[in-house]
Amino acid sequence: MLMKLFKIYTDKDEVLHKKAEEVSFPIDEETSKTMLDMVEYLRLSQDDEFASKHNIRSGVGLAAPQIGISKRFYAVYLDDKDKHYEYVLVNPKIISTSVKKAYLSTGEGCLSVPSDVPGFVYRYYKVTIKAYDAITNKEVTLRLSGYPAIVFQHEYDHLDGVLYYERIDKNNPFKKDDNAIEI
Ligand code: K2U
Ligand code: NI
Repeated sequence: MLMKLFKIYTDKDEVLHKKAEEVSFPIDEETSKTMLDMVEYLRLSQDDEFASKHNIRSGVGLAAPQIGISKRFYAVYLDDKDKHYEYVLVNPKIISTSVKKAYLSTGEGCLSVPSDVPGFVYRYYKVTIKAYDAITNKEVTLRLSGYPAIVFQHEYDHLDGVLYYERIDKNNPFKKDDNAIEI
């Protein structure tokens, strides 16, 4: 059970707009506890009863800047098709990307953006991410595509102070990109 719920910072707060610092090793105890609490937070946020009882929004990803920590790590807790994705990626690096782009037909949302901004957010369809995973304490190389790839890129953006609506075309939010796959 979570000792405390996190204060989720919003796009009014500077921390969401700056480039986060790399995590130094060894990871101190308090930070590693926070990392595991972030996974627990996501898991509980997807339990409708818990989420409504504690008035928290459901999330599949959570980046350190969103809880006020300007460090390069984020948690992901999501299911896609038959696969479960549960990671805390530390100092992640996107080492390769597809030419192909992808976007969610529903657009995106963000726990740090109170009111949704409509529009297509174009991202890479496939990404390869290298990082240290604080759950298994191992270096991982993740080859992701489709919905999981979008989530991991959304979180990665948070580490660079980039919010999803900055990627929406202001003049034509639902602009079609023929090279992109709708998800
Ligand atoms: O970073 C966040 O604010 C968490 C977002 C992650 C996200 C990734 C890709 C596209 C949209 C949002 C939250 O998970 S938004 C809420 C949510 C919950 C369940 C499924 C999808 C989105
Ligand atoms: Ni977000």
